[in-house]
Amino acid sequence: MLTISAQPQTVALFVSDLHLSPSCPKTTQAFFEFLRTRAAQAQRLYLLGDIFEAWAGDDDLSAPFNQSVVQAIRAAVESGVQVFWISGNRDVLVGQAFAQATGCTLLPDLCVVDLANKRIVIAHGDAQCTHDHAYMAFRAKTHHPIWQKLFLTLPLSLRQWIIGKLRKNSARTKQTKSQMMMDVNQAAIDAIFDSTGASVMIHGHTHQPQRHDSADGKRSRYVLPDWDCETKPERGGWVTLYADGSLRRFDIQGRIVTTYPQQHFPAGTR
Ligand SMILES: [Mn+2]
Repeated sequence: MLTISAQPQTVALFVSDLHLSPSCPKTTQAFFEFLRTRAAQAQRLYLLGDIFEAWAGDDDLSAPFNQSVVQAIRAAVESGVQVFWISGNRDVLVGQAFAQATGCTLLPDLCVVDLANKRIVIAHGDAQCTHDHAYMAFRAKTHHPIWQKLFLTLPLSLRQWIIGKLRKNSARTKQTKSQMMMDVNQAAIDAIFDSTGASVMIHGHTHQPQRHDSADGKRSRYVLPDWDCETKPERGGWVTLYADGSLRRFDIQGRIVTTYPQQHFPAGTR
């Protein structure tokens, strides 16, 4: 039988920086819609960090808002999509209980995946912002297993309070940081391409959606957009990998992106 497919099969979708919280109902609904429609047509979905604005620990799984997100991801998994998760700086405390509740697979930050005859390296992106020494020191602490273990022994409400404080502090200090400090370090990116042999890198964190191609055209780095549908114009989008190895960027409306409008650094949301 002759099969005509107008479009190559969708192998994987890559999304990050939704920053979901109860105060962002429209963004949350947009993500649920994305899971029901776009993700349902893909074999794999990669969630590359900061899906939650804050995550105080897996013992907060039963909060109604968190449950709604868990159930939405679970429904995608049950419909046959393989869902993979890399934690960002905001949801670094997501753990095995979350993975079990959603059915997703936790991956370490910076991961090489071979898909559609392409070697792709995926990460949240904050570990490559090595110009920001103060942040890197903070990151080393919060990623340390012993620090995490100790922090998780605190009562949930205290953890939430501390996280709220940290967020306010980081929003304040961010205003004093340069664009260069807030972006990835090209040397760190080059080192990753060199050591992995990947031809594609996909990450989020910086909220600077873009495609950066190397001078020889052999390497492409896709930076994912953050999502914000609370005010117009809505912001967000994803990257799609097709079976023929091609990649495309989409905006929140599902339109193919060739260039993004004026770049932005929304204060205090990274
Ligand atoms: Mn981030």
